[in-house]
Amino acid sequence: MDLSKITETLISGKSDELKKLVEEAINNDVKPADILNQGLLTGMDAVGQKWKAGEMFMPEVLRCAKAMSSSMDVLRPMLKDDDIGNAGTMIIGTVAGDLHDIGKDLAAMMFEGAGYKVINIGIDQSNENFVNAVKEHKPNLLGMSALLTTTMPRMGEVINSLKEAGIRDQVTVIIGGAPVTEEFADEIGADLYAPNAGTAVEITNEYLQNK
Ligand code: B1M
Repeated sequence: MDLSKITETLISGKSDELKKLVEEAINNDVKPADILNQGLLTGMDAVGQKWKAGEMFMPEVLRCAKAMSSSMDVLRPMLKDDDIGNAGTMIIGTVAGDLHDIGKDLAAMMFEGAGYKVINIGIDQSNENFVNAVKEHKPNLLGMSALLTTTMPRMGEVINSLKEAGIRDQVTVIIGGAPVTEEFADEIGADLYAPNAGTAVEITNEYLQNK
């Protein structure tokens, strides 16, 4: 089966059609890892590039990310642990007191689309929940999102809690959200700051490759 059809359908953001094509590929005994790597991830990569180049806008990217996510619901049970998460494991969540999740979910989908195993712990997550999730899942990447100036300080607190727990060095910390800046990231000791979900993956991959 020609997997470029899956890639093209993902780029056009047609969720139902994409799901059908993924099901068809599964029924035709195409290896789930090939559907993921050669079909879906190639598509998400192209979406990220188009977004960065200004050839795609937020609503289209969201549509593609949702299409990717719903086809992953079909594919995920078929994948072996080795098939996903080759790029690493990420815990991502929105900090305590903050209910905004659109940007965080978009970042999560872009990381998933780039081959990370993403554990999205949700909104309004206490500092303790972030630390416990790192202890439990042992990710190499921790992502935090905040959309309110009043909740941004929670990010620094989580980093301090990781230090207190003696596990700060185990994870690369990336932060984002509309009020967050590079200066703020430096101030609180985060490793990385991403101004948007598209560049987050690129910034992270570059950092991890040179680490
Ligand atoms: Co809220 N809200 N909101 N809100 N809201 C803002 C953030 C605000 C700027 C609106 C305004 O006043 N102009 C303002 C914050 C002011 C401030 O602190 N400086 C605000 C306020 C005040 C509030 C309430 C306090 C309102 C009230 O009740 N009085 C309240 C707080 C609730 C709470 O969290 N405790 C509140 C509530 C809500 C809704 C629930 C109604 C809803 C959220 C729905 C949801 O998320 N499910 C909402 C919304 C939708 C917004 C706006 C309009 C849009 C946010 C959004 O989704 N943007 C927002 C105004 C605005 O930003 N224009 C606003 C789209 C999204 C794709 O962008 O999240 O920035 P963003 O994510 C980007 C990047 O920042 C980055 O990538 C994304 C894509 O490029 N990014 C990451 C984000 N996280 C990342 C993580 C990464 C990397 C990149 O790595 C880990």
